[in-house]
Amino acid sequence: MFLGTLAALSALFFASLSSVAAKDSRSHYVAVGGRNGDLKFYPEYITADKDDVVVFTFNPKNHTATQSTFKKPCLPLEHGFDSGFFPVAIGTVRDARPTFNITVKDTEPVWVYCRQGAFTAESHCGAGMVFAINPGKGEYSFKQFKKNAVAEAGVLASASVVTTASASASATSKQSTYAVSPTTSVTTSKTAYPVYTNTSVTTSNTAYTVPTPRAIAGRFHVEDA
Ligand SMILES: *[C@@H]1O[C@H](CO)[C@@H](O)[C@H](O)[C@H]1NC(C)=O
Ligand SMILES: *[C@@H]1O[C@H](CO)[C@@H](O)[C@H](O)[C@H]1NC(C)=O
Ligand SMILES: *[C@@H]1O[C@H](CO)[C@@H](O)[C@H](O)[C@H]1NC(C)=O
Ligand SMILES: [Cu+2]
Repeated sequence: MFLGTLAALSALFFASLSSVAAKDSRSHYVAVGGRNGDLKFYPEYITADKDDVVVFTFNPKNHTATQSTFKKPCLPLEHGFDSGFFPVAIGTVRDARPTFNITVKDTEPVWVYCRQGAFTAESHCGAGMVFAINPGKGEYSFKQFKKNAVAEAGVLASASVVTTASASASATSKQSTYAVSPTTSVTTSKTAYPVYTNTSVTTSNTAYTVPTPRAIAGRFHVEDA
């Protein structure tokens, strides 16, 4: 009788412990850029569970954390998240460095890059400044994503150089053919962060606009284009 009660009690105790553990979401701390200006995310990729929070902390220089796609690592995912630019002076103390948080919605891969210097030879993405949450293996590995990024940035930069050389007007229109204009994204990200119910992440900022539901299809919109 006594032992039975004890067993029941300890079963209860462990049941409640594990239900707490199941609900616990983890925070993953990711540095955007090196403390001395290196063009890299630290770490470069993470494994995260649903409801985990990724805290991007912006190190010196002027970086972004912008969602992209595996196939087009250096172009923004339409309706993806974008921190906007965070200029940080070298020597800024750790506590004063800005953060940008996202909540992981599922265990699908999330691909991220820094869009500083996009369409130029100084592209941070082209220097390999990319990051992934739950990257795949082999063909869809982080390593392959980074390779794609360096290759794509080279193409984007040379396309931009060619058109600038022929006519600056056409350089402008060339850039506008890339689905999402960077300028638009900056404005949007500073005023209201949209939340997407059907993508892998939501941003944790408070002002939300409810977007037209683009669902999973939306996540791959740019990739499919
Ligand atoms: C940060 O980078 C963006 C994009 O290149 C630029 O528009 C902005 O002026 C930069 N901010 C600072 C303070 O350098
Ligand atoms: C991100 O999360 C961290 C840790 O909880 C918090 O200190 C920080 O203020 C958050 N940043 C934003 C922009 O919400
Ligand atoms: C989410 O995306 C899936 C796959 O495209 C779709 O079947 C589902 O209806 C979507 N859900 C919402 C709420 O949009
Ligand atoms: Cu950068």
